[in-house]
Amino acid sequence: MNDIQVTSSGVLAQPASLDLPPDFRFGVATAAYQIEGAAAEDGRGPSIWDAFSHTPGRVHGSDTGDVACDHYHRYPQDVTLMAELGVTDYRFSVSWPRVQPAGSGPANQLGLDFYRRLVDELLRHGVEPRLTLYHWDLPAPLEEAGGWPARDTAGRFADYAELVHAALGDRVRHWMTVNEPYCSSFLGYGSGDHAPGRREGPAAVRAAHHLLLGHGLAVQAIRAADPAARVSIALNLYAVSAYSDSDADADAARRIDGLANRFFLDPVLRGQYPADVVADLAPVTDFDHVRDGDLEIVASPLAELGINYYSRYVVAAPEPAGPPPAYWRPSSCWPGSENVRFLDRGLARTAMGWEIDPAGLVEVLTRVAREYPAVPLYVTENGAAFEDHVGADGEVDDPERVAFLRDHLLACREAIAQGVPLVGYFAWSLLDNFEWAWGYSQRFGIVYVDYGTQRRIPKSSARWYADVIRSAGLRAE
Ligand code: IFM
Repeated sequence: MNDIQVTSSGVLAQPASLDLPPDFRFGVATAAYQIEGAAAEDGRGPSIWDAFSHTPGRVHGSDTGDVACDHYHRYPQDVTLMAELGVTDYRFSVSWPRVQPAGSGPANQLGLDFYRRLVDELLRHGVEPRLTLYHWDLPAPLEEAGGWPARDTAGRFADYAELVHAALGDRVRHWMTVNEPYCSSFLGYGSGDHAPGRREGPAAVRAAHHLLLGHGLAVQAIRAADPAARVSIALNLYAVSAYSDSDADADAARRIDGLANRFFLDPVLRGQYPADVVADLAPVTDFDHVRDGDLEIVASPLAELGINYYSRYVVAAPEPAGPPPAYWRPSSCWPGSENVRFLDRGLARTAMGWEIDPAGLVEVLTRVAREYPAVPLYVTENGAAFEDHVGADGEVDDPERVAFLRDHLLACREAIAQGVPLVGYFAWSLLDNFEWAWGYSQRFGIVYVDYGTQRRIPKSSARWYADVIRSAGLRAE
């Protein structure tokens, strides 16, 4: 584990092989609202993120996804870029309001055509498409009807999944239902930091359940149409540590691990909510929204599991008296555990303020492999925002991102060495893009986007990643 100690800088002279298995998949990931633009084109309807980003004060700099990276028009160039980097897989999401503008009823054929063109272009370039059905852009009419806290939305999502599968199931093998249900529910309906911006603890818990129910129904719909389809979900998971070995801090860690990780892992992989988290949430909800049979649906068998990993939480119990240590995480994201403190360990951070902790990725992967039923794992997102600039030579040099990616890929290697069935890794993200409430102020791409001209400039991290992939390929021969 020496080579994955926390580190914040230092370009590697050598890119070369990281000694990952020869058949390891090296991908990149994006999401529709963050890159596509063309918000009002070819029959696309409005989503909750259109409404949210157009509401003053919600998004940094009043940025919106109206144009974003203009990927809707520039996808051939972006696919060529991926092929040049040598990535094996591309994880993208379908915009629900583009293909079913009302959130129910007939499909918008022009919207489906776009994704068919994109998929065909990927296949033509030998890049495996990995399709995510929901990456946060709920059609606005469904929010007007109650949004994810309303049970009906789960059924609408299953219909939408069936519709997309009917259009693309002949050419897409890997399907992800929902991306990061924690964020859609707890940030969208709890803290209100994400669309639709509601601050209602009970609604957040109901939203989480209906996202999971929609996931299970979608798994069943896709499997019914094609039993060979590889269906999964992408969960954002965190390493969670207690600040001290006091019982009170251990309990704070249990609570946050419960809400962030087990509240999603347990229903999806074990068909039950964790009893301790249900008890923690008693002041918030009595769970009367969970009906008989729901959890069996939620736990419909998966072909693989996607894990998005960015950082670790170090938490402590509420301080009874005296000045609290610095904490940096808004507490309103944690219904029922609002007073838990999130501590700053003074480690290097990304521009988002997230501590860089690749050892946490080993911890998350080994924990999932150890505690849950065996299923092939992917890191479906991992990456970092830094303040990137175009140099006088026209290049973008991002040594911190190179170090970040390297250390997390080494963490993948370590997890595999410890027996984790990890089969692939997706860098977040291919392109700089619309980073939700942070607008365009945060750059996560391995490719720089000049938003004024839409010019793409591969950063040094993109070239480094390409070298890693190339050397892995050479090893496989
Ligand atoms: O940009 C997001 C992505 O949409 C979901 N996972 C985390 C990324 C970085 O915040």
